[in-house]
Amino acid sequence: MSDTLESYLSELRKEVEAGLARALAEINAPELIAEAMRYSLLSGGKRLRPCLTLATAETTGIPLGLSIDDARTMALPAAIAVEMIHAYSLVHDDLPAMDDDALRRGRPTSHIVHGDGLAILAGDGLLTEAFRVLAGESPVVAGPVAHKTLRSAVDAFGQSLGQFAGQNRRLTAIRRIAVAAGSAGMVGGQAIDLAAAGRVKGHGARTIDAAALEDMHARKTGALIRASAVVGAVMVGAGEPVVAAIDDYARELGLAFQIIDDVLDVEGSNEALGKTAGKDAAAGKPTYPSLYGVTESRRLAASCVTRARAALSRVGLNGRLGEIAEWSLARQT
Ligand code: GRG
Repeated sequence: MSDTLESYLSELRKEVEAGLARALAEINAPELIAEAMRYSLLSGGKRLRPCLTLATAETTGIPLGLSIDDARTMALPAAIAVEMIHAYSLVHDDLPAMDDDALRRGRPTSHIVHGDGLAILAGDGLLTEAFRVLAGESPVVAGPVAHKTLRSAVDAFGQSLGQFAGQNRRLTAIRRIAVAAGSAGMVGGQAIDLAAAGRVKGHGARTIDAAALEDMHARKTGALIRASAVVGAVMVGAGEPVVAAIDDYARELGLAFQIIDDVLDVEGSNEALGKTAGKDAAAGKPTYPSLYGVTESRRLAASCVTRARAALSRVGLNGRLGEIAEWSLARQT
């Protein structure tokens, strides 16, 4: 295993990049939509969400007797799916009807390159294919069965029980990801954001207080980050107390990530961020720095990370997940 968090994450990213490329290559789509989907999916980015899925699978799978490789393999379809959904959300978020941005991951946004129509379809394609990857008869999921008691049951009842357990986990993961990405989660958060910016007909721009800001971010960014970690645990068959602790950990991580995102929007440059810096302030959007100032915002993010670590400790976990939480504070992009 790699020594530093940086080399660990780059090892995970390699697996993610290969999985994303495979997921796109197996689609029999017309080349123009396939190209637009590749443009936005295989375009770099930190790959935080899929790395979180794999790291969680590993951290929660090892105590169940799984090898690192088996844990990662079992969770890979979920990791691929969350990144495809994230990529779709960025394509749609950048559209003129939404945040109207021309720069993403250091390159022109999809609608600038392909036009609005194809960009919308590329986002739709990525969202839909994510669920195909998650639901599909992927051989990578049919790895060893995670739980020790389940393993002995499989010995007794044969292969079919193992397959049933794998399918059940995939169904749970589909549900968790759908709820996180859907109207109670990311789509709902984006709707609140749109209304706050005065861009929903019949809704004047409204000021958002601290509680409403937290709710918006918990849905818009937090829900998918949370689900990304949770499905890592689900896919390896972790028990309910562990899944609940991972959920708490990732809720705090998601909020810290968003607070730092707001801070970087104030402090960062276009070059460093690969997207348009200072947009939130220019649009008069409510943000953590605008409500609390930069210093207090960083302090709030640090307290999220303390709570994230406490959630892990509750079930005797830590390792890379604790380091990833710390990284969310120190990141520059
Ligand atoms: C269009 C339904 C719909 C939702 C869009 C994710 C999102 C909701 C909007 C993105 C707007 C934004 C910049 C939010 C701040 C936090 C965030 C999600 C940043 C982008 O994610 P990173 O930093 O990006 O993980 P990379 O490029 O590294 O993958």
